[in-house]
Amino acid sequence: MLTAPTFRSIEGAYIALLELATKEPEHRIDARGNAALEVLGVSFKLPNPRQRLPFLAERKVNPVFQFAEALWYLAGRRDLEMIGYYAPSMQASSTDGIGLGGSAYGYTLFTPADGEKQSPFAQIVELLRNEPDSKRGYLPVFSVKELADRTNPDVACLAGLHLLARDGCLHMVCNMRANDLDCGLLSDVFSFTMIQEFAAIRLGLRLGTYIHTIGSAHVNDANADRVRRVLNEAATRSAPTTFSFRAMPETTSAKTISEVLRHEEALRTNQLRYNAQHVQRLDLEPYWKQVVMLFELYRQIQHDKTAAVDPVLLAALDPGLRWLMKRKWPACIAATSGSAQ
Ligand code: 5HM
Repeated sequence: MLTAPTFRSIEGAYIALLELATKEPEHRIDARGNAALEVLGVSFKLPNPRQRLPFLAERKVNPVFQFAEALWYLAGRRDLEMIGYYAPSMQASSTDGIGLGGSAYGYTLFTPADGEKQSPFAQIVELLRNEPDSKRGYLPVFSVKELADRTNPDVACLAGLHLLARDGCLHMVCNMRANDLDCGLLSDVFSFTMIQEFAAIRLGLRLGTYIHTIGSAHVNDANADRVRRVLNEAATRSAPTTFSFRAMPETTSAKTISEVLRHEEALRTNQLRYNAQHVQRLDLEPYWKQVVMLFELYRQIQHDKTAAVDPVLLAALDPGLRWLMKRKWPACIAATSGSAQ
């Protein structure tokens, strides 16, 4: 088959790639101290890129981080202050403790380069508005300049995102030089499909297909046990758990992103606390209210160190997000103990 195989959701692609890399590895590598099993040159296709979350008890995805990272990208940021609150491990990738380098993809995509008036993203949106059939809608991210310093801890793994407008839909092909299949893949696909959906809205197009291609697809030995558990869960469960994901509202703009991030910052720095009624009153679409609820629940876990989060807020979450929160945080399970949910 010369085109990428299709999966109904990221979960199927994730499981298939873990199987391939661990059961039929092509190489054993040890780059920068990370021993791993590797396959070269793989790809998959998601006809519905909104199915961007896996629902596996053994792979506890953190939906708060997923949205935080997607928003951090969409806002063109590179600060550690925000993203480090959701993923402290990202501190290791910062050379100065203040900012991220190559992996701050949003900064590369949404900030004008030196001497330019428009960001690369804005330029490509303009190009596709003027010539929808164009094949030039490529957003490069990896730059060879990143290799000048051999000790650089943060060289972009994303080579680039290719936006293609066809038949009223916006398709995207993502090229990664490398992907850690157990860690990076899931958050990367989540965020990149959010960027694709945002771009589709800006162009007034429907959301098309997402195609993910990887040069070095690997599973680090450090994650081998968890990967075995995930594969065992997938092989032994009676049926996959499925939830659908809402569509991003068509009103979403850069202003919406900064508005959501205004609430995010107030909650992250513990200057505000919201109950379900507060969130309902916010001047945001229901989709973005869900995200603010996630940030508030995370605030309760991080700042209040609560043993049980606000059950009304938890119940107001979409079922798929609630399912993930309850797998990830004991304070969410405690909040609903005794109920069927
Ligand atoms: O030595 P190298 O720069 O390739 O190490 C980066 C590691 O982080 C690789 O395992 C790569 O696959 C993973 N990674 C990822 O999967 C890193 C980033 C951040 O750029 C990412 N996805 N987004």
